[in-house]
Amino acid sequence: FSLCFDLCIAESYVLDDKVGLGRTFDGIGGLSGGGATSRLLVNYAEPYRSQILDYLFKPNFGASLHILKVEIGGDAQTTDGTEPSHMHYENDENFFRGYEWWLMREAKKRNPNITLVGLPWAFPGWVGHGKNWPYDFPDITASYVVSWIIGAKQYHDLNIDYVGIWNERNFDSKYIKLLRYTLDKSGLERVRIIASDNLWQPITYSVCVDQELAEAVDVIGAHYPGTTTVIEALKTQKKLWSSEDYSTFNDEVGGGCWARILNQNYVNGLMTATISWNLVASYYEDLPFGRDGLMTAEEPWTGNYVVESPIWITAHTTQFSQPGWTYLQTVGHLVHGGSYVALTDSKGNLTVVIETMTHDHSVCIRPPLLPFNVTAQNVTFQLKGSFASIKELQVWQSRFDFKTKKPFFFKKLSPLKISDGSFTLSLDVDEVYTLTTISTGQKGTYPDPPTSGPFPKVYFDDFNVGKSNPSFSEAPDFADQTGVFEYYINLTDPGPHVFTLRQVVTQMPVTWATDADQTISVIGDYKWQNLTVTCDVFMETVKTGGVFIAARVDKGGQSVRSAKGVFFWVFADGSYKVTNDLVGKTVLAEGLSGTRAYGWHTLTLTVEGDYATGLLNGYPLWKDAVVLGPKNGWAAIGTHSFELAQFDNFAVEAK
Ligand code: 147
Ligand code: CA
Repeated sequence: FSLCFDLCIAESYVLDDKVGLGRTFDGIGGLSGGGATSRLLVNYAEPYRSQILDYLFKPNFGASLHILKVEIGGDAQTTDGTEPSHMHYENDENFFRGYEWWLMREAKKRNPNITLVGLPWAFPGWVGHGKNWPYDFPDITASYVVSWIIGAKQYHDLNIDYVGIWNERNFDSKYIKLLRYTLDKSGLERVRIIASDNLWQPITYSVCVDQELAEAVDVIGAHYPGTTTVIEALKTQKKLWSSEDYSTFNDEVGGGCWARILNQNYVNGLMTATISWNLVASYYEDLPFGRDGLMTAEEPWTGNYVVESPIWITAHTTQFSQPGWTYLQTVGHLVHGGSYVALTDSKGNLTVVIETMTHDHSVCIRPPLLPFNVTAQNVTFQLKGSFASIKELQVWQSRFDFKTKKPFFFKKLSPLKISDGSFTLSLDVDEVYTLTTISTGQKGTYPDPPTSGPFPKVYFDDFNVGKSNPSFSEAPDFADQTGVFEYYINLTDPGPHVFTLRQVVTQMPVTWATDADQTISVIGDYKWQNLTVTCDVFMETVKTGGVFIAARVDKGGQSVRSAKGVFFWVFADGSYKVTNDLVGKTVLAEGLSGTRAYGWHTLTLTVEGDYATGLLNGYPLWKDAVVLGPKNGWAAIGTHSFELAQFDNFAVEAK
């Protein structure tokens, strides 16, 4: 019951460090992977690629992230594609695959203090000895994960700070303890363990009842916690993190979601780190969860990228507080809706972040958001304790203006002069403010990138990356959805196929999603309808081998198994097939082709309206297969099973 007469113009809040401090802040982060969410980023030309990285990582520029979490690639589908493992096979080790190493280096280059986190979603099949389970041989799994951490140091001079267990899947206490033991034995005592990247329970319960497990686990990481935690998690005395959150379309509602949870994950749930899935939306937008990143960079072919509102919402916290700072105990909700947090470096600096996001303008993808009200309000903050003597605060404001459609983000206002140890703000709804003693904040900017445009209609790749090691193991724009396609060098090939692209996964991985039984990599424009795809193919499995090229492929990600399209297959047994689906159930045409393993063949597939035609080595093999659907989709290449096979001179001509 609060009285509000004429004199009562503002609710009052105290910011005080003398009543004791809150928890240590661990930072705001972005997640690359889980999976293949940065796939297209690596193919951006300079200067655009560096500009994107600056918006993400450069201190006092953009999001200025404190934490980079990456997937430890496991050769399996993990949402928007597969990421390669550093150990495809048991006796194989290669720390130059994929793009996460590169990304971590680029992040470190910009912010040497950035915290690095690694987490597996999936594991190569050999880790599970053929079983879809990583804990039957926990010593193998632990040494596999630790070898990734050792390789990070040895080959890239990267110190991994935290490692996780198995994303959103079961944990195994024995495995977690063994992981701790294996880390310590390898001189990696400083690497801390996050568990279990799922819900608060049952990991919290296990930590409470198992002292040895409690000693092994440093952070309880929960996903999409909806800003709340559970009492048992608080009782563990562990750091609590929202180790994956956000996953919301990055328009203004996405920015609003991010603003609300960045504050309220601490206010309601005492979480001291929040990590966005994902870091940057750099995957084909028609794959699952398109544009669920802090910014968008999904057009390496034009160089276009978009710095979306979540970047600037992040900056409100990251540019004015650092891991190791401490939250004050005086944080909380505003009387008329919204919330405020305050942090200090315990050396006199103070940062206050206020958000007044309304319900409908801050809904995240999950969990459901219960109704609440926010209205415009005046707030008075009283500076007490070491903050009593503060004379001036820098002010940064964002306004999501859903009414006038004229929003602005991360705008520097004139500093606030403080005379009597207090200040009053007039807050509208859907705003974010930072008030801070830190004066190094900057709204970084680059000239507008090139304008947006579609994937080129004419595309060719001969994979001839030259004799030196290419900077990346994967060819531009190919987005592997099952299996892994890597540059390959045929050292003994006398002919034109020295440099090729090779599918290298030979066994179903310990999966996270439901990978297809075939391998497939998609490329191009999802809107493509009429086109010709050509590719030289080389099977490496006698009798049972098979490869395909495809058009109008309509699905990737977790739905890849049910992908439809026009698939032109040739097999090592001398036959061919045309199917309407990746599983090969709906056969549109079939017959003899004379194709075999260990010889190159050229496949050509033309789809035009309701008809498809196929050539083998330039000669008609089948024609006028009737294609009733899908009407559009990506081009693709792939194999009949988890088998080695090579591809060369991939070409598309779309109408
Ligand atoms: C998460 C995954 O960890 C990410 O790799 C990515 O797939 C992300 C996309 O939103 O989602 O997995 C979840 C999937 C479903 C739920 C929560 C997390 N869920 O339904 O509550
Ligand atoms: Ca070649």
